[in-house]
Amino acid sequence: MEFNTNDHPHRRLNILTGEWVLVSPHRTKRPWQGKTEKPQNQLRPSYDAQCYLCPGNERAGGIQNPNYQSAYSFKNDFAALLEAVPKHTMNENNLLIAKSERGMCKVICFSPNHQLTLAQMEVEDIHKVVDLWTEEYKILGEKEFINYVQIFENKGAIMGCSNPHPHGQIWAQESIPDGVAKELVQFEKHFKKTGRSLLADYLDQEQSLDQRIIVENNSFVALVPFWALWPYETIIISKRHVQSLLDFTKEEREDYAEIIKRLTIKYDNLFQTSFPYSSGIHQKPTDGKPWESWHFHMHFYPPLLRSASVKKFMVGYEMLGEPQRDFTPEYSAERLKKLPNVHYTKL
Ligand code: H2U
Ligand code: ZN
Repeated sequence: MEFNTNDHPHRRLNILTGEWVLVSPHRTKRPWQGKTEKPQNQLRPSYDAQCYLCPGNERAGGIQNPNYQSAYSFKNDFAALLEAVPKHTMNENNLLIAKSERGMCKVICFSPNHQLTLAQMEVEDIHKVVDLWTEEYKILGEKEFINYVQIFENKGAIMGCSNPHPHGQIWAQESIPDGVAKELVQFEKHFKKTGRSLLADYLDQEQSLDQRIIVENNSFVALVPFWALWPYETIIISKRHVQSLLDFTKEEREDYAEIIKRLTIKYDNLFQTSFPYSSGIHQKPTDGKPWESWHFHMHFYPPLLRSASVKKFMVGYEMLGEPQRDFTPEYSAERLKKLPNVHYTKL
């Protein structure tokens, strides 16, 4: 019997984190009698008087939103990180270790229209979101106590999103968080060894194989990474080796908006639903060091597994041993690639 990645269990290395993923492709036929989710297909109004994020409405904290016309950001009224925290470190016999943490949290409304998602917005309006992300990364990153800026979106109730109005968040903090620190180690290791970007080399390889690429334009590629853990996990990688949004030209920012739209349309078309995910932009830390090895990318982690109502659980062996997936990343990429480029509500 010969080994075959489509039939036999194997482990794949996530070169961005240095961690392994168990792939069990033979397991796709297992029956499902467990939890199902309610797909979110209800039509929403373009304005909701009860929504905390719609223009002109009063937010939960009592502040009124201005009558904003395009992407709009404000300081999170219930921020997880605060600017004013007394400096403190604790270390009891190297056993009880803690430190104070300063930071800031913001909310970004993608559009004044309550109804739209990134997949349904016009590219020029997503471009305005990209411009605002760029500005926020710059302003927050320049603050002396901010060493890392995380831009992200939780989309869909299944991901814990509290409000259907299209929005994302920014958490910016003093420390480089663990998820980013792991990638930094990998980027640095590769750059020191080869003088090249880890993701540029990876992208070359993916482009020559063309097994996992979903969409591509002049400046970006979206693909299912070889080590993808979530069933339809993807990554957007810039073709140019740059470290942050601040390095992009206007054309590149437009191409970025365009590839976000194309990818999120594919996602919605997969199960004909407003596809839930957590996504986030990984950029170089803002601690003043050059971090030349860093390569701009954006992750999408969607929870859905086999339909709009069955999600993947990260439990049991995955909490205790290592994460695992069933069907292969190549299968996911092929399915996504074949889907129409027009949103299913417009077909
Ligand atoms: P989600 O991405 O999890 O839906 O979070 C939305 C954020 O919006 C959440 O962090 C903030 C919450 O604190 N928020 C406000 O700042 N003001 C409000 O009036 C409602 C929600
Ligand atoms: Zn990353």
